Amino acid sequence: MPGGRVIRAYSNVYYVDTGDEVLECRPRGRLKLRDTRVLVGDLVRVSQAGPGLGAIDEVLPRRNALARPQVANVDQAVIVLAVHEPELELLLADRFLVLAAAAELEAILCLNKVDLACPGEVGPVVKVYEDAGYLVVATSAKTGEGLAALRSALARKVSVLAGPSGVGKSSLLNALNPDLRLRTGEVSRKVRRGTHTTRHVALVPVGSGGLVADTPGFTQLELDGIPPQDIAWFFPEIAALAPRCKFRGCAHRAEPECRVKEGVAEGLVDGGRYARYLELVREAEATYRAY
Ligand SMILES: Nc1nc2c(ncn2[C@@H]2O[C@H](COP(=O)(O)OP(=O)(O)O)[C@@H](O)[C@H]2O)c(=O)[nH]1
Ligand SMILES: [Mg+2]
Ligand SMILES: [Zn+2]
Repeated sequence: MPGGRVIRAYSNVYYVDTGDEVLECRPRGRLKLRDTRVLVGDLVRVSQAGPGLGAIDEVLPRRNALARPQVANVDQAVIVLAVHEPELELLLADRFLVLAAAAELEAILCLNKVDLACPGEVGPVVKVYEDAGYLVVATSAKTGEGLAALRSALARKVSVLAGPSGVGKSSLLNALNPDLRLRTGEVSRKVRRGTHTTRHVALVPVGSGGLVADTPGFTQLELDGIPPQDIAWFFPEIAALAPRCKFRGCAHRAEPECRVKEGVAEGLVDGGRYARYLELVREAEATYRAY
């Protein structure tokens, strides 16, 4: 029985890429009875039901499933920000990185619109995030700079792009796969949610076996739901030093013999990242309700 991945879904019709072809599939009756909703991204077993047609016999166990966009088996989030237009906001970068980590996704940082950068402007930002432990790619959807590096970061993985409107997410996808013709340069309209409007999401190929959701993720940026004491675990360079703080449960603020604060003083932890860590902890404290 061949296997494949669901790359697109419309009501009860699923498009399954088997590697050789894309089959238009319906789930078998017993799947429906077991109330297993098939998601885009699911790995499934199918049997051929005619030319180009198939039936989904089984959904293989999922690694994870994101709510927005609704995609299963996501490997990583690519946080896209622009160097300019809109202006780079590092607190926003860190917020997205924390949200991705809280969703248990690997995160990559993509700094787009490098064609608009002043000389010497991008390098220091790249260094801060590389030192923190992230893979960083500097790209321009306009000139093509960095697209090969982005494609190799996406190779053989399922990725979701995240980032504010206007930074070039759709432009980057179009540049990686010119067949897509996604709309760019406009504020995306809010999808009406009603009985006849379905949110469609598709996984689109971007070369080297990489698949990317054509709908961005993490559109809600509130940290509520993330316990304030967990924020430190979502800053890799802080998490690395935290076990060596004197006190268990050290918040790396006013506590004595805090290895993280020493790390900041020694330049091991970037001062800007540390300041934004404190900012995000304050925000999580203001919004988190422990039950
Ligand atoms: N100069 C420059 N403009 C870009 C680049 N990437 C995208 N843009 C422009 O930025 C605007 C927003 O791009 P879009 O892809 O729609 O952003 P999205 O909202 O993140 O999907 C469009 O006018 C694009 O032409 C880039 O690398 N350099
Ligand atoms: Mg877009
Ligand atoms: Zn500490």
